[in-house]
Amino acid sequence: MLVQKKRALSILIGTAIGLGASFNVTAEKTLEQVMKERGLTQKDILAAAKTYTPTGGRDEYLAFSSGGQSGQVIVYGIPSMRILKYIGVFTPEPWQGYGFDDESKAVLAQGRIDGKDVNYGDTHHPAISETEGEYDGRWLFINDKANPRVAVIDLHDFETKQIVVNPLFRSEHGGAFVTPNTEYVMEATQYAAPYKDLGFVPVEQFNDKYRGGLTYWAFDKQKGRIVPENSFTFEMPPYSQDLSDAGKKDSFGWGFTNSFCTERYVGGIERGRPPFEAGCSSKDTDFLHITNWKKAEELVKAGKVQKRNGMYLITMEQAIAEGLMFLIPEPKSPHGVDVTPDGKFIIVSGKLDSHASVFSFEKIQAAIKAGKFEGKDPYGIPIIAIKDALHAQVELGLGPLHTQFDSKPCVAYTSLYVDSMVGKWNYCEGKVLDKLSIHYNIGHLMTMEGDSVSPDGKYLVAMNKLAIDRFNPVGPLHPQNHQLIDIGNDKMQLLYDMPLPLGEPHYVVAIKADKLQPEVRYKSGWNSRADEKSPFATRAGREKTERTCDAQGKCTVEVMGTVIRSHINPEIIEVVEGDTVKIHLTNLERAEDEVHGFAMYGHPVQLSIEPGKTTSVTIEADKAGVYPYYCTEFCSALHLEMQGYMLVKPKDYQAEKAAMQEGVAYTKADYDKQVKTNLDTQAVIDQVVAFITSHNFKDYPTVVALVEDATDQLGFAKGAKEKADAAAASQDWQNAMLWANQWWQYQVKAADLGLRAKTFLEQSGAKKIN
Ligand code: RUQ
Ligand code: CUA
Repeated sequence: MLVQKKRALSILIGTAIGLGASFNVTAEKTLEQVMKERGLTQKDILAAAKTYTPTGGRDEYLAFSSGGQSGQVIVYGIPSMRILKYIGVFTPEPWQGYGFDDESKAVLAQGRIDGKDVNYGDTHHPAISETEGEYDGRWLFINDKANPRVAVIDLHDFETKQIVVNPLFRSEHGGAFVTPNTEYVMEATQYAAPYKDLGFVPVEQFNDKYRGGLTYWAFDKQKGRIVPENSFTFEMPPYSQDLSDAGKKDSFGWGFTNSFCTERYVGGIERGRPPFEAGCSSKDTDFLHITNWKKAEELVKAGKVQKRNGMYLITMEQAIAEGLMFLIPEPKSPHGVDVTPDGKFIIVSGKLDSHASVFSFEKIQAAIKAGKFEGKDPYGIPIIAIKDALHAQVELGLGPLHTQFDSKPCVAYTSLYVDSMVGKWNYCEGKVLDKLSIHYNIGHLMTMEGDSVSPDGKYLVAMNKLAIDRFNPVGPLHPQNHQLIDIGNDKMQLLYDMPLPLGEPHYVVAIKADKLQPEVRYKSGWNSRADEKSPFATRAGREKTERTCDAQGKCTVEVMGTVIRSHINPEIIEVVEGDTVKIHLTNLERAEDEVHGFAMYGHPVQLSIEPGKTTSVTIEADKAGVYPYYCTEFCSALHLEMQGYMLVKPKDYQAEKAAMQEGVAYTKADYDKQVKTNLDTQAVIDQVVAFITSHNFKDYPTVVALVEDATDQLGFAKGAKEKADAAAASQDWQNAMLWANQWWQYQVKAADLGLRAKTFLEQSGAKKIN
């Protein structure tokens, strides 16, 4: 027994770690010891080996998770489950300077509701842009449930570029879901309300004046922006529309939106009425809405649709007359609607029903063509009988919610909220294949590229609503738990628990990592939020500060500055109390990851200036004083010295003429010593340069960028040397020594860059060319 166990273990280690390399007995013992000490089973070790990613290793998939109430997007890798980035979307995020620089403030301002800043979001569903139903990795969309908004994130730099506000809705949930070529981004209401232009309408007029709806936001793939002017909305009854999904392949051109509370019940416990939850779950069925967006688009283009509050609105009357909208009863209080990868079926699960219902698109179309309806809803929308549309109904377990798909045909996974399980089943044949317990109360689940026409299978992530006892306790507010599950075999295997401590992430999408080609730097002087050259881009040596005053005597100081290892130019900004100060900073670096920050005492300023980027900040210098500022990224050995002062002088301040108090007085000996150091350093640099130029470094963009930065630094070094020489010629040893030291600082940076380039070449096996 023991022998057998040992053998199994060594085979396991052999495959998991040894990979055929000569196997060393000490390592086996160590692993056994570790397993014993930590109480790990072989299953644990196998799970670990499937997720563990050694240093420098990359993930096969990148996941984009909704950040729930944090209003952000969280990016992590699969299978390692390592968090890679938070993207500020509806909420300011200081690390990225999001909401702290003028450019990103302009993005957040697009999301104002009635002129008010709403600087958070309840994000639910991210969606990746698609081309012919495949994730193309170019854009990411995410919705805000609390305030009906959709944001556009550019995956070339992982920044939020646009926020659009729905001009009709006051709540939403069924977004963001894209049509197969990202023609449109769907957004459906959740809680019915009078459309925004109506202002106040008493709840007594709920049936007549409150409305739901579904917006198809038009997306311009060239510009990468939603075009509100071309977008249109379907007016819908005051049911609680829930989620949506776009048809694909066979069902291309159609959209599907489920709903609950078709009872149209309005609670009011304070008025003695039974609560919403009682009145909203009394009927046995709710409605799946089916919309024909392709035909609606033609009507819009033909000028046959009126605008309301700036948005094309297809009224229910028009939709019925044109045959654009239909309903199918669906079991009790459903949540989630998912179109199968082939577009042939639409799966809906009722939270209060133990079945998943599989509707056939073919049957739906046949009923529509034959005009075969079982009746109309109170607004006159034709209802297709459930039996005329149903392909199968499968008993899955308690509280089925969302469904995702495998790479194997007909195989789906559905979350079972009440049972805390994932159910694997076959929707063509209608049979259950496997079940796995998760912890606890799963909401959404997600498979790799699971919303596309060709899901990859491999992994599934369960997004659980509760974590309870899974992690070390951190107080009454628990992190969320994303559980990674291996779905590569017949039986599902739980691999990893990842706590996610930033809001409740409702949904996640994952894309093959090699489909993404994010930039490492911007084109020089770039306004990243508008994706254009910044008018404030500043080149090295062109830094300047200008103060202009208008006729009323209100003055503005405009600073065109740069940042590069290791100084902010300018280092002293002088203004007068009451001035408006506009600081524009361009990062002159080209080397990867050489980001500089900018923070200032007493003002809400925190910039993230990535290589090439130009960012701006506007400050009201309303109080006289001394305001230190500095770089907030540890960018080099002299990062701490990357500092400066904004001097806000009192209005009536009269400067006295006085020399600067020096901390140290330097002599000729200090200067000579420094020059010797510099000459030695130059010899090292020359060697590094010789190495680089004798190799095919131009074949490596990373090295080219490093070399460009190093060349810049050497240029600055030359300038400092000239100043040192001039000061020495006039025996001004103070300035001679300081400029000689600055010359050396530039050399050190050039050497650092050069060495990084040299190491890169060595590690990439660069060829010697001369
Ligand atoms: S939610 S747990 Cu998609 Cu907003 Cu379902
Ligand atoms: Cu730049 Cu620290």
